[in-house]
Amino acid sequence: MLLTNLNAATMRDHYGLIEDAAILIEDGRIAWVGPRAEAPSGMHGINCQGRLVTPGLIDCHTHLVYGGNRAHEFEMRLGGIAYADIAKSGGGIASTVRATRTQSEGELVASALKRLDALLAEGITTVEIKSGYGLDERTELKMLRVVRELDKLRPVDVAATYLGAHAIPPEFHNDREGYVKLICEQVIPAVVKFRLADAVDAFCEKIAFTVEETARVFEAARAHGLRIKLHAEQLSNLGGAKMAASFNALSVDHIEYLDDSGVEAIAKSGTVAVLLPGAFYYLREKQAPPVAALRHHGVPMAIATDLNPGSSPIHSILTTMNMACVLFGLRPDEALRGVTVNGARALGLNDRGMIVPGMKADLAIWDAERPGDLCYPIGYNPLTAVIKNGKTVRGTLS
Ligand code: DI6
Ligand code: FE
Repeated sequence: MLLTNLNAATMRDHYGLIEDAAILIEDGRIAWVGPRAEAPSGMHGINCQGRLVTPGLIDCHTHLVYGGNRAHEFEMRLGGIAYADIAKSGGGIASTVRATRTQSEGELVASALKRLDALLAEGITTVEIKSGYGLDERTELKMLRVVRELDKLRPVDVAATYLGAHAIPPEFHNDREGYVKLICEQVIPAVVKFRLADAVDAFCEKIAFTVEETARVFEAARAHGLRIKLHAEQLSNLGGAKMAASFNALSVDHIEYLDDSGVEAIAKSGTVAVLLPGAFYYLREKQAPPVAALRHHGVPMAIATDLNPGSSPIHSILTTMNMACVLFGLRPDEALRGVTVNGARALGLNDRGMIVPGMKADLAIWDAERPGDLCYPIGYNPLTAVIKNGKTVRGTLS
């Protein structure tokens, strides 16, 4: 397949923009990209009418499999009750855990598909989904089977992450130690045995797990060959990111309260900073992540929706990119890198996120003149087509 008459945001460097470009796809991979005038001749090309082509977008942090609904907590927070206080009084993550435990795999697949489809409608071709609303072994494995099922049901690659250390489940309220042991000695081995996850994540926070508890979970993850990610420094600075860096974590996520020494630590370990402006927006946080320091130290920044029923019920990667620009001060090229090349890196995937020879032919085609157009409006979706593994899976290319 040869695509012609397009502007290609290759993401090699900044946007890596090639105007009036052509892209050759062979066997599901990018075979060639460059100026149209230099394209291989003698092939019938598909005229993209001057549209913008980017890599398929990557949402590297979501919790989109869950049961129940937390709209009432949204109302409570607007009435002045803090997210952490709702969590302490048995709401928050615990309320989603109760609902998720009672639902069948089929019910969870059905509700998750609606959310996933909203993401796919904006050009997502790779998405990460976490467990963490079951906490007990049975429900965590159930959630992860649902995640694996979603991968089969839609033209999207789904990365699965085991987030057992999301909250202390009610049955372990007086035995934190026992729960950490269950994660390390029982659930992680089961997850690995059934190949249900690619990585392990944890919530390191005063209302969740201490740095020491999280480190024990990571020891078990590392021993079982799973990659490591962390919800760190979202509501306070506990030093979780630094500890995650010592495990060469793929990413540390949220990081509003990350300090300079934390930034230096993740710069050294090559860990990606995943910024989640949706949660910042919904929780009306005041402290933005240390973007200037991250830039200064050359830390790759990814952006993700954090789609979840509590702190970030946002189903739009384009809106999230806009928020990263408006709320965190990212440049639009940084925002686009955050959902392409750096999103891939946050998942440890080096075969996607750029339009360069050898990478997967996952492409989004936009009715847009320039890449900055993707971050600029809110509530306007210029997606016209999606190519996944070299095949058109959305829209039509004539
Ligand atoms: N941080 C988050 O933003 C989500 N999980 C986490 O550890 C929120 C989860 C929820 O409120 O349901
Ligand atoms: Fe999250």
